[in-house]
Amino acid sequence: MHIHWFPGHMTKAQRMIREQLKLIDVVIELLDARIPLSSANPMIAELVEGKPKVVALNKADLADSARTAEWVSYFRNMGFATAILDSASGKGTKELVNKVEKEASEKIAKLTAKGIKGRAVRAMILGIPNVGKSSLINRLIGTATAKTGDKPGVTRGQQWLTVGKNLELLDTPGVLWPRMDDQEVAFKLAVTGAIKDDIYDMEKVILNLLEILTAQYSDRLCERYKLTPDQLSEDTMELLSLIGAKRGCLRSGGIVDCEKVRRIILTDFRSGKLGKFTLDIPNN
Ligand SMILES: Nc1nc2c(ncn2[C@@H]2O[C@H](COP(=O)(O)OP(=O)(O)OP(=O)(O)O)[C@@H](O)[C@H]2O)c(=O)[nH]1
Ligand SMILES: [Mg+2]
Repeated sequence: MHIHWFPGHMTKAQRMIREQLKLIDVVIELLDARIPLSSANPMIAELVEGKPKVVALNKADLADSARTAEWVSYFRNMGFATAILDSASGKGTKELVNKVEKEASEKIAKLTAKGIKGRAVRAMILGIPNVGKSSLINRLIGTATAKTGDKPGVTRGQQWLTVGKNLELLDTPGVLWPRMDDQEVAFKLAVTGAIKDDIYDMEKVILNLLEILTAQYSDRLCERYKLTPDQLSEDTMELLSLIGAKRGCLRSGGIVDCEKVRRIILTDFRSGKLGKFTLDIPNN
């Protein structure tokens, strides 16, 4: 499967994030709970350079909860504080804030020992496109007490949001690029909506998705599209046509409108109508 991807300006973005990180005590690395590995930026460890980090598994409402629990253990075993999050509803944000404050407590204690008292924890959200960074910021603003002014050293115009009593959040999140070299990763990013629909071959992505659904989730596929198990074909093109016919996606002359069927399947998958999915599996 080929995904056309021209990242561009990566070095510039990296430099900007590095500059901003100088002002930060704790990094919130936002991952998609459906694809915790594929939605991770491979350079984050290098970028973050030993700074305390909280891993937040966002869109947990769309992920398989048993797998999410496995992923939480996985990241905790790696030594990271980990939170389960649903930025759309706001579920988990309070726990996340608690974890961020806890991760910074050592730094704050050091500052206090030096005579700098009452300094709030400064955090920043990092994540690939569409992972929910802005949604999380909006959720946190919901509990914000005030918007504080510019701080020296920050790019002009950048603001800090005061969240609760002890936490300040940089209002612009760091947008990282996903990994696109591996075609399986690229498929997962495309199907979950992390990359724009016009830069990948949707037909291939949907056929790949149908293959996975037929092999592993045939019951869900049958239920959603009113199919009987014997109608599930290994020929995914045939299956696509069948779903199209069931859905009434027909053009004049009774020809199935494949484009329309693909859209329906993709939307159903992304919105959770085909059930909850976790496509990355921890290998421990
Ligand atoms: N179901 C669900 N949807 C979410 C969640 N968080 C974000 N979304 C949705 O995901 C989409 C992307 O969210 P954004 O907050 O715009 O993501 P972003 O990381 O700021 O994206 P960019 O600014 O493009 O990098 C939106 O449609 C959100 O409503 C979540 O926890 N659950
Ligand atoms: Mg955003």
